[in-house]
Order: sequence, then C-alpha cells, then structure tokens
Amino acid sequence: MRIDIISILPELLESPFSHSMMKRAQTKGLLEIHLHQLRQWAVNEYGQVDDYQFGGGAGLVMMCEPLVKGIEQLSHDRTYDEVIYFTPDGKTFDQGLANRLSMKQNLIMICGHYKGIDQRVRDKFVTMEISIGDYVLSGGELAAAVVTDAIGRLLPGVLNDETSALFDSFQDDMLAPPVYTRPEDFRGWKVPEVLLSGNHRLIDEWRQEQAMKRTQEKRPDLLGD
Ligand code: 6GU
Repeated sequence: MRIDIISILPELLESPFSHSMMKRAQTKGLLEIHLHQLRQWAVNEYGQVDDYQFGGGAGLVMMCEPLVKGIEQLSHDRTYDEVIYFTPDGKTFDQGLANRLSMKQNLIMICGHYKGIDQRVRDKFVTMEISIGDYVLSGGELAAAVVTDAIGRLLPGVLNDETSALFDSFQDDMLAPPVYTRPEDFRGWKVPEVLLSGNHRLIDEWRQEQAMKRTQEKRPDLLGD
C-alpha cells in the first residue's frame, strides 16, 4: 500500500511513522508513506496556501490551487483509490473503516488547518471525509497518523502471530479480555487460576466470558440489542 499525505506540517508526521509497527511495515516493503509539503504548490513566492474566506468571518481557508496541483501531480503517476480529507464533519473513523481501507492500494490524505479547505476541492477531488472523533483538533495531521497506524498494522505481514489483529478489541465488536504476565503473585495479587491451568479450552472460554463482561460493563453500545 502507498499513502501520500499532503500537509503544511509534514515534520509533525515523521516521528509517528518512524518507530515500531509503522517502521516495520515500511522496512518490509508493505507500506510506503510519502509526505508532501503543501507549500511546494504555493500560489506565490511567500509560500501562501491560504486566504481569507469570502463572505467574511474570522479564520483562513486553504486555497484550491495548491491542493489541486498536488492531487493532480500525484494522480499523474498512479491511480488513487481514495482521496481522503480529515475533518471534524467527516464520517467517524472505526475499525470497520480501517479494515476496508487496509485493502486499498493507493491513498491520498489531505490534512487541513484553520477553517478548513475550499469547498470546491471537497466537491471535485475528495472521495472520503474522515473524522477521528467528536472533538476539534488544530489540524488533520494527528488524524492522518491515527488512521495510517490503524490501517498499516492490518496489512498482511505487518503483524506476526503474537500480535495478530484477529484478537484486537473491536475486531468483532467486542473488547479484548484482561491480560497478565509474570509474576503469578505480585504483592499477594494473584493471576486468575485458569490462565495457569494449561487447559486451552477452559482458557478460551474464560477469555470469551471476560471479553463479554468487559464489553457489557464498559461499552454496552457495542453489543447492540
Ligand atoms: Cl480529522 N480534523 C480536525 N481538525 N479535527 C478533528 C478531526 C479531524 N477529527 C476529530 N477532530
């Protein structure tokens, strides 16, 4: 998979993609991330990419030309499955959407700032608008990092057996069960006996029960009716 991210702050995205799983995905050649500084397509020598909004009101709007030049330049070399724009008024990101996006080949991600981007870019080029939750961020970069991480770890070959995504919270609308590691007894607080039993049928049953109990307690909305 290839992801092209257009941003006025690409530096902000360097670290999130340089460690752990995202680094592994790229080293293994399973994920290519290309960061693009929007200002390379600025409308003048001052690097201008935003302007005041028509109709008045506080706040700058990101202009059509730099974004459209960027999208068109990238699209010249390959076909993109989606042009994603991160915005608080987009569809709320969830595991189902992560699963679907992980099956795409090429994605463009546009990170907005200020009051957002000119509506005409949304109308003519953007194919998917994503929010990562009901709160406002100062820009789309952190959303791009969240979505890229959630997608990247699902690419076949990124996770190994131990880290398999199959048992993640949310993968089947259930939270993951509690986990324990050594020692068996820490300050008198003991690990549940069943986990030490070696009986895998019982252990599986216990984990299912605990997952259900945890979901009922913490996120009953996931269980529906
Ligand atoms: Cl995708 N962008 C911004 N600016 N704020 C957000 C968001 C995105 N998702 C939630 N809040």
